[in-house]
Amino acid sequence: MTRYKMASMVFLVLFALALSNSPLWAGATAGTGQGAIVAMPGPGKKIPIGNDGYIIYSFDKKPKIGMLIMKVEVYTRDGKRDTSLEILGDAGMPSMKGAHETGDQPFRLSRKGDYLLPVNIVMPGDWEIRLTIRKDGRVIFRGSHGFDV
Ligand SMILES: [Cu+2]
Repeated sequence: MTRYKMASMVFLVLFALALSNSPLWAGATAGTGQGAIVAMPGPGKKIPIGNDGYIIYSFDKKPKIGMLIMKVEVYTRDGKRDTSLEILGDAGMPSMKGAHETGDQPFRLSRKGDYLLPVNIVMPGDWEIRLTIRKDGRVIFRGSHGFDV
């Protein structure tokens, strides 16, 4: 093997390694593997979050125009409340990308230990809320809930 060929092979390997760690690559592979966004079952259902327990989410009312409060209850594997996580919610309309996306907003912990996030539904149509759950700064779950208003 020539010196040139050797050098270009090393370059290719380094390039592939760099690519596999970049956020761009993570975005391109969303939908497979660890970073997958789970289409969550409906409100009131237990949804496993990795090996760390489960969540149950609900809304303060049937979604309609106006302020909607999303509530997420987090439980450990043995059914105890867990308030140690960080939950973010990004709401928007999939059919109107960029029009109403809120970006990741933090859920606030209530005194009862519920995670709460107000979502402003500004027009009728298809809406989606995407959850990101972090434990000790590490993302352990991503899920989405789509609904029509
Ligand atoms: Cu819209």
